[in-house]
Order: sequence, then C-alpha cells, then structure tokens
Amino acid sequence: MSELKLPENFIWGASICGAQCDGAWKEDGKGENILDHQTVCDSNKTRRFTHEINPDYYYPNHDGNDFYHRYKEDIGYMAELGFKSMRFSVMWTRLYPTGEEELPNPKGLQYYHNIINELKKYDMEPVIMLSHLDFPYHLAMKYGGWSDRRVIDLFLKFCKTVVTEFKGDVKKYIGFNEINILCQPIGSTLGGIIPDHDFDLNIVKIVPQESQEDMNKRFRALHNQFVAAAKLAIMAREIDPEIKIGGCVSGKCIYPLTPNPKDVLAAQQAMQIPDWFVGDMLVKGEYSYFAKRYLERNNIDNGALPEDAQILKKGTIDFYTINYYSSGCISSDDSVAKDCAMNMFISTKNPYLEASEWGWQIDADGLRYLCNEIYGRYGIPIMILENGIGAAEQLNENNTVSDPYRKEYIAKHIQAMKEVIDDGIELLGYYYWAPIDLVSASTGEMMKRYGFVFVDHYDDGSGTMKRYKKESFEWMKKVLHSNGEDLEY
Ligand code: BGP
Repeated sequence: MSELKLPENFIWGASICGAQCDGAWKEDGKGENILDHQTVCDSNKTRRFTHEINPDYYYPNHDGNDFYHRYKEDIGYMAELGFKSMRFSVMWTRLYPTGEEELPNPKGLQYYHNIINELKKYDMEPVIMLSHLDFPYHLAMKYGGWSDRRVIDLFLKFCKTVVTEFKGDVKKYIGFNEINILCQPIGSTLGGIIPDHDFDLNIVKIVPQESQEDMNKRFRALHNQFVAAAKLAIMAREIDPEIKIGGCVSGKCIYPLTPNPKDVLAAQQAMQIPDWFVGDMLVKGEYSYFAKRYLERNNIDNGALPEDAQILKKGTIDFYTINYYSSGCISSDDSVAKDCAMNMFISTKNPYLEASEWGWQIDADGLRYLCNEIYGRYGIPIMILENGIGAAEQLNENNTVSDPYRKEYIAKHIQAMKEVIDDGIELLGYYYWAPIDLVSASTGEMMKRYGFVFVDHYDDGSGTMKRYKKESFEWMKKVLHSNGEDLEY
C-alpha cells in the first residue's frame, strides 16, 4: 500500500438506521412504518409485505438489534473503535406516530436527546438523516405516500421539530437516504406507494410491473421529495445558519461491459438516470436536459408546479454524500444476462471482480471513479456515508467471528479514498455501514452481517441480543487510531 495519507481532520463515522436497528416498534408511542409490515425473506430472498401483522411470519424490524434499549453499549463500542461521528436516522414515527399529530411525542424526543447526550460523552458528532425507510404506514394508506403533495408539509413539520429541538447540537442534516432509488420501480415502496393488497418484494427477481399511472406516481413522489428536501434546506438554515445540508445518493457505478461504443453509451445512460438525475437536482436545483427528456419520452406527469422552480434553486445542498458498496456492468445487447445484484439495482457481472456472498461485486477502484465523476460535475465536498460488506457469520468456539474479508474490503476502500484525495477531491469523511450487526434493508436478514460487533440474534427471531466483538474489531480500532495509515491485515 502506498504512502498516501488522509488529512488530520478526516471524519471517521459509523452509520446506522433507526428502522433497521431500533426494534421497540410499538414502544413509547412509536407508530407503524412501512418496514414494520415487511417479513424476513424466505429461502428465495423474497420478503412479504402484509397489511395485517401475521403471527405466522417474523417481522425482523420489530426487534432490530435492540439498539433502542442498548444504545449506550453500542455507542460505547463505536467510541472505543475510534469513530468520531455517528450518522443515524430520527424516526418520523417516533415523533409523529401517524405523521398527522399536532404535537410531537415527548418520549420520542427524549430518546433522541439521550442518544445525542451519549454521543457528546465521547465527543462524537451526530449527523442526522431525516428519512430512512421509516415512512409512516398511516400516511402510505391515506395519501398514497410521497406521491401526494400534502405529505411535503407533514414531513416539514417533523423536520422543523427536529431541527429546532436539537439546535446547537446537530450541524449536519440530510433529508432523504438514497433519494435516487425512486428513479427505479423498486423505489415505489420506499416512497410509501403501497398497493392495498399484500405483495412480495425481491429486489433481484421481482421487477414490479408499472402502469403509466404507477410511473407518474413514482416520479411525483420523487419530485415531492426534491421539493421537501429543498424546503428543509431553506428552513434549517433559517433556524441555524451554521447547519450544513447534505444530499444522499445511492452511488451506482456502472461500467460498459465491453468497449463497444453502444455499451459505453448504455453505461452513460445508466448513470444518468439513477445518479445524475438526482445529483443535478440536489446540487444545481433543476432538472437536467436528459431528466426532462426522460420524463417527456415516458409521458410522465410528475406534478411539478411553476412555483417549485424557485424553491428547488434556493434549497440546494452543501455537500454530496454517497452510499457506496459495489459496481456493475451494462451491455447494449439485451440477450446478455442481468445476473449481478447491486444495492437495489441489477446489472451484469464484471469478469474482473469478485463478489460478496450476496453477489455484490467488490470494487474499491469504483469508489475512486465515482468520486471523480461526482466532483468533476459538481465540485462540492463529498462524504462516503455508507460502505461495508455483509457476510453470513456465526460465533466460533472463542465467542468471536473470524472476518478477514471485512479487513480486506475496508483496507482497499480506505486506500481508494487516499487516492481520491490525492486526485484533488475534497473528501470530508467515511462512515462505515454498520458497526454493529443489524437487519438488512433489502432482505430483512440478520444473517447478512456488516458489523465489527456480532449480535446474538437470528432470522427466526431467536437469540439473546448479546454483543460479541469480531476479530475485525481490534483491527479497525488500529486503523482508526492511526487515521487510516496502518492498514495491514
Ligand atoms: C443501503 C441502505 C442501508 C443498508 C445498506 C446495505 O442502501 O441505505 O439501509 O441497508 O444499503 O443494504 P442491505 O441491508 O440490503 O445489505
């Protein structure tokens, strides 16, 4: 590994999501969210969305990893590792159980004060994500999720509560986790657009059949999220001018499968729609030429109002964040198999790359490539808000887990970040997903473990929730305490 260094003020953070780790789904007045209605996947990696909670199924997010009761212990582990920041989501349903209450739930507010106070003990900076898999079930049923403009104001009421309540303590906010997922049909559920019948979810195998109206709804939801994100930025800066607003994009890094110019064009287009469609809006506050063309070509009515334009222009972001796990390829030849799972995306396998057990291809160079693409387009600071590797693990006879692949994965991505900085890019920090094992977003599995800390909890709901350090724990501690210099594994 080379002698490149990370800057002294580089931010090392841990990333988690309340809907995936909290559990306590009905405790202290919390309302139901859309994830509370999703079962753990079956042997085909398929989750089921049920409107009624069915006692024959296990709903993993009801328990999460029990962070709600163990946040002190878990933040303690993060601090011991050497993380200087934690990115977490404040759950809408903990503060406004249905999304429509007049006043916030005081027990919900207290919980987040407790978390922030715990972070302060260790001098860790809180970074808050305001929407991460926690759309209130009630609003999904009543309004059809984000496709209804009235949801914008309801969300802003929640945001205002948070920003006002934690004024002085929290200086970085992000509106929506991976807002670009709505560019694909799979994103509808996350946008709270839920059919009135039970259905299956499998992000690799089930491509939702969309009618024109479904597509309209999905792009209306995306537009409404753009407006909400912009209004949040404007409002937060009015409440506290020191606040910085980030935008979070699921970093899709797509290469052409071959040098055939048609494949190169296909790759360019595949990056335009999920990545730059939203990137251009978040940074420049407008739909780019290809975004407009995409809407026109697909006859999409996204419900944009003339007065939105000014708001979108004013509420742009200060820093760009990506959740980056893997890359994929694309071919212009439709007969080439789409056999490569990426995070909420399907592509074609790259013959030069290895993959995780879940088929996500490991590609640290892709991180460097993507950061260069982003910085070249936008020139604003970048933060890696999620990166990590999920693996099926179990405790060995020494009550630990041997996870050398995790060390290798992280070391390569840290090395890539040094190159990113050496390329001249303003990279602010790196947040690892996720320091403590938690429930997978895509499959609902606990078996897909990302942590440095093993949680004794399993896909049938069994286990004590006790925590055990994996072998990577001490290694990561050494990495963080050397500011990423000692990457030997
Ligand atoms: C990101 C989500 C996270 C997290 C991660 C890993 O897209 O923001 O919530 O879950 O992906 O994905 P998974 O849990 O499906 O392995």
